[in-house]
Amino acid sequence: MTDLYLGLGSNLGDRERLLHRAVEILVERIGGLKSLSAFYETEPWGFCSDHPFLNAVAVLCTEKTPEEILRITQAAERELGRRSKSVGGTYADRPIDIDLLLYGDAVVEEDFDVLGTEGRKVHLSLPHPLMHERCFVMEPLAEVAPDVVHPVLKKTFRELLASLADR
Ligand code: PH2
Ligand code: MG
Ligand code: MG
Repeated sequence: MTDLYLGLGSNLGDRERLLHRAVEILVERIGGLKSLSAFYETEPWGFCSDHPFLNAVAVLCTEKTPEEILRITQAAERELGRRSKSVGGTYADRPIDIDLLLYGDAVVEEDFDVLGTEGRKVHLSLPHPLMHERCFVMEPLAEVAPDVVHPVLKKTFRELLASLADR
């Protein structure tokens, strides 16, 4: 069994309902819920939009492989109304985004033949390469797992959040 950390975000539609429904689907198909953070209202990061996000982190205990999880999360995004990932290479508003943040201590760089919102190939990087740069990820993550150590940076999520806040 592996601890899987997922980042969830929504900035279109009934954001709270979409996040709850996403968690329900993920628990049904991936594994039991160990923790779910509060829902944080955050400003769009990396692009301009009038629609603020709700962001959360869920921790699941799973026997699925990263590839299986990617298939499940991509299908769940489509079921919840996600159509396209980016417009002209920049981020876009979306009803739901489900990102794999960590899969235990695994370090992964691989392309998978998975139907994503951008086409048939999805690149998976674990740990998520931008997670420690993003307050909307680190705040909920430090809430549910303050003492867990980032497998590459070798710092706890509490420490990583503190260094983000210092900037
Ligand atoms: N996701 C992005 C880009 N920017 N900003 C916020 N606040 N929350 C997000 O989930 C988010 C973002 C790319 O997936
Ligand atoms: Mg994302
Ligand atoms: Mg995503």
